[in-house]
Amino acid sequence: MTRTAFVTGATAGIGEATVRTLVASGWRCIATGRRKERLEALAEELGADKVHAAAFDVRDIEAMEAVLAALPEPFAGIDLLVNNAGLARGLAPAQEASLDDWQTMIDTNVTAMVVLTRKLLPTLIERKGAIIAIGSVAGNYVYPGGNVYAGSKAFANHFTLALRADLHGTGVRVTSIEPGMVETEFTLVRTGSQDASDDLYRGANPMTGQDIADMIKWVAELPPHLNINRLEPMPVNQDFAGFRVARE
Ligand code: NDP
Ligand code: 8X3
Repeated sequence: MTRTAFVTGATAGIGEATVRTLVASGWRCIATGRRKERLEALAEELGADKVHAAAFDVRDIEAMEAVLAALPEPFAGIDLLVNNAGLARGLAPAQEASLDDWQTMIDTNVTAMVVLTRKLLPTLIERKGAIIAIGSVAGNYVYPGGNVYAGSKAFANHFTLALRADLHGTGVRVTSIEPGMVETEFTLVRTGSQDASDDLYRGANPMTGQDIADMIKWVAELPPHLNINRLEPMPVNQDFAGFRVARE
């Protein structure tokens, strides 16, 4: 039986690779994001019977509800939620950071994720489905300028584990994937600069969206008795050592 995944943030990076990978493995996907033309191109390329393009801003709860209410029949029963849409804005220290940037990250990475999850829980429970969330190493190890992004991802990592506790006994599987550096549009969005993005990834041999998509597919297709609680993949060239000492 063909299973259906709801993948947020499918216009780029990890989410787009996830849709391509799941569809190649026989899944149907609801592909979401704000950039409608990219979603429609994906649906045209992979087939409208395989990909339902649903363009909306995850922060817009009414738009989210309209999309959920209008899912066409083959896509209406959701077996897998991939909570992936998210972003970082800025790298300024907290004392200089933009409150607008902070609000955008909280609204997207925290509020939208919990609202969508809450709305899809009944169907996921009914179908003994799965939730896979893309948190981040930034939620586990802080770094300068991470501030609200790090906090939002700590929330994502922990909320996902907390879901696992609440869903105990329902058959719903829950996994938190907490990656390190993945070369996507993430740094372009964070800094607004293609040069800054290229500089960060140059020579680092970062992970790719495909690397993470392969993990998502692996987790999603495990037998129903098996739950991966968390995965924390990193490029070999990145580590988490970060203790600094300021000397007087
Ligand atoms: P990209 O910038 O390449 O993709 C981000 C996706 O999120 C896009 O599809 C974007 O769609 C979507 N998105 C952002 N804001 C909104 C919004 N308001 N409404 C709807 N969709 C939105 O980055 P990644 O693929 O790297 O990021 C995916 C996830 O992975 C994020 O949660 C990120 O925090 C996380 N992550 C990334 C890492 C990295 O190093 N790249 C490492 C660890 C975690 P659109 O702009 O079209 O709306
Ligand atoms: C993105 C990874 O290390 O740039 O979540 O914060 S990092």
